[in-house]
Parts: sequence; structure tokens; C-alpha cells
Amino acid sequence: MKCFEDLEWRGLIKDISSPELADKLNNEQLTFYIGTDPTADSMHIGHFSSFLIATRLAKYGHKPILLIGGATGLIGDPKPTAERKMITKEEVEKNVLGLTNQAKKIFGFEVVNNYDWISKINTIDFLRDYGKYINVNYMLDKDIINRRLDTGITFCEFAYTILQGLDFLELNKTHGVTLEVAGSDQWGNITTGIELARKKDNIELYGLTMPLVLDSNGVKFGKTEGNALWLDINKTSSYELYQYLINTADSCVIDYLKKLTFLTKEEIEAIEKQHNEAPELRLAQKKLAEEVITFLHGSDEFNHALEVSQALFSDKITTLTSKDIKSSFNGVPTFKVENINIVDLLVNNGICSSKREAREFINNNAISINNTKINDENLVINDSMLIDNEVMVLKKGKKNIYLGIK
Ligand code: 485
Repeated sequence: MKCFEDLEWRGLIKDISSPELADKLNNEQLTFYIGTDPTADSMHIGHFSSFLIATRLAKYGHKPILLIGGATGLIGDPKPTAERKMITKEEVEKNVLGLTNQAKKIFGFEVVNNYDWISKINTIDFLRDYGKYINVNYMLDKDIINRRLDTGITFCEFAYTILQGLDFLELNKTHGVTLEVAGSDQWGNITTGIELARKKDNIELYGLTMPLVLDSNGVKFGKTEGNALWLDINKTSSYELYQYLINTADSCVIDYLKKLTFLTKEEIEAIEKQHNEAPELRLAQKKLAEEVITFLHGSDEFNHALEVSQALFSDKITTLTSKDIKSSFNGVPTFKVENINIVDLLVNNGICSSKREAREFINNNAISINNTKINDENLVINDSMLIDNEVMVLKKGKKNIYLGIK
């Protein structure tokens, strides 16, 4: 398949700035860029779903540049709802470092920082060299700015789109960039760059946006009730990522395989066929988890996530490290482990409402520690039951999990 047809088949095209772009992607070697602002010191899985386009286009011979917005991060891209909180310069600097290392490590392409050129432009030149080419009426028509007119938008955020626009021109001059790629919310910023290039330099630049990846409830891919899913393995373990991906709804999993992996059309169609024959085996979800985790963290980490997920529900749980256990059960209620009778432990920590109820659960084989059933109501909890001398996993019934910590 040719590049553009491949992107279309995967559902990766929302808008393109000109129909010529299809031919250019199929027949030329373009240098393109995708950018992110340093609002945190790690990207999350939503960024990953967009940044992956860099690797995808590189496989077709195009050259990616990854941009970290050290300058734009100090301003803040307007959100459709409300003004952003300013983050401190120190924090932005720290985040730039984190993101630069991460982007280099995961994707391995050249990374640039727009602070390097934007910080050198003085106010007068900014207004003369860029401000003069952009009509305020044109800016007010941009979807996101327009949606802020009722609630208000500061000049700081209003001017943001011109900064992103001038990045495009700058990268065109310094790196030969002719295409900017991003998620669909960036259309207004990409077209500012295209407008600037036409008016100021009389050149044609191109833009391509991708639709947001949504789950079966229409929620953005990667958004969970709890924490974000970070690409930094110290913030989100490969096991947590595995759990998220393995729980993908059947109605979304083929779409995710297309958008988040490099499996070919033939491979994905074969998986889809097998998956539809026996969806309960979650074959497509397993493949998705394998591909994404291997891409991000390597195959050892994927195997580790698999081992952890198998061990967690068997007596092998005691072979895991306390770190794995803590990250696997992130967010479950905890209790302090001390030398105490099991019935008292259950009542004192609110796991059972009375001693009578606690004894009932024990006699019904419904309480386990480290996946071993407890059938002695006189059992005294002690440190030797700790895994890695630090944690223990207590279950009440199948669903209620508690983490004991020394
Ligand atoms: O020259 C540029 C300067 C800044 C940016 C891009 C080019 C960042 C951009 N304005 C932005 O805010 N991007 C978002 C971010 O950083 O979190 C997200 C987009 C999403 C996708 C992703 O970045 O909301 O659609 O493009 C990579």
C-alpha cells in the first residue's frame, strides 16, 4: 500500500490542507514535524498515539523532526473551555529536559526546542515580522479562539497561534520542513503557519491532522478515571499499561491495532478474523498490548508484564517484587501489617463489619492472603507472610483486594 492509502485505511486522516498532499506523501520524501508542549515531564499514551505518526511516516521514507515547545509551553495553547494556569519557568525547563530525553529514547528522531529561536525574537520584530501578516479577524474565526470569546481569552493565549505558526516557518528555513502533523485540535495552529508562509514568504506548506482516538464510551484514548498512563515506566509500569490495553473493548480493538501498531493490513485482518471467532480469548487485545509495550519499553518489559499478570492471580504471587505488586495494585485500599489475629485485622481495618462477619468469610473460604486461602480463624498475621518483606495481598471474595504494607 502507498503511504497515503495506508494512513487512510488506518483512519489516521482527519483533515489535509490541500489534496496535493496525498501525491506528495506517496511520491516525495518530505521533512515534517510534530510538536508537544512541556506541560509535564513525561508524555502520556495520548501523545504516543499522535507521535507514532513520526515513525509511521519515517517507514515510508519521510523525515521526522520532533518539537518540544520550551517557548510555547510558557504561553499555553488555549483550551476551548478556560484559560490555562501559568506554569513556572523552572518547571517548564525541567519538563523540556524530561520530554526531550523521552522523545529521543522512544522515537530516536531529531528533537528541537522552539525556545531556541522564539526567545531570540524581540517584541518589535515579532509584531512587524509576524503580527503584521495575520489579521485579527482571521484569528477570531479559529474554532478554539472563537469558542473562548464568551468566557474571555487573554492576549497571551490569543497570540499563541502565531508562535506555533512561526515555528513552522522557522523549521522550513532551518530544516526544510514542509509538513506539520498533529491531532485534530491543532488545525487552527497549523493553518496559521500555512497562512504566514503564503503571505510572508510566498511558499506553500502543508498540514495533516489525525482524528482523536476514542474508546467505546467516546472518551479519549488513555484517559482513565484515575491517573494518566505515562510513557515514563517509573510513573506507569508496563503491567499497568498491559491492564489498560488488555481491557480494550472489542468494538475498539481493531481500530487501535490499526492506529497504534505497525502490523500490516493483512496481519490485522487475520487477527480480526480469529478474534471474531472467539472474542473471549482476547487475542486482539493481547496482540495490541504486546505491540505497544514492546515498542515503548522493549520485549523484556512486555514479558515481565505478562508474567506479573499471570502471577498476580496464582500462588506464584510470592515470587514477585514488592515494587511490581504495589504498581499492580495501585489505588487499592491499604492496611498496616502487624502481629494481630486475622479476625481482628479484618474488623480493625474495615474489611469486615463485625467479628461474626469476619469468621463467616473465613469459614466460607472467602479470605486469602497472597492467594492462599485462610481457613483458621485463630491465625496470627506476622512478617513472614510478607512478600519481599514489605507487602501482602489480602482478598475478600473475588473482587475486593487490599494491600498490606509493613
Ligand atoms: O510548533 C509547535 C509548538 C507547539 C506545539 C506544536 C507545534 C504543541 C501544540 N500546540 C499542543 O498543544 N499539542 C498538544 C500537547 O502538547 O499536549 C497535543 C495535541 C494533540 C497532538 C499531541 O499534542 O493536542 O492533538 O498533536 C502530539
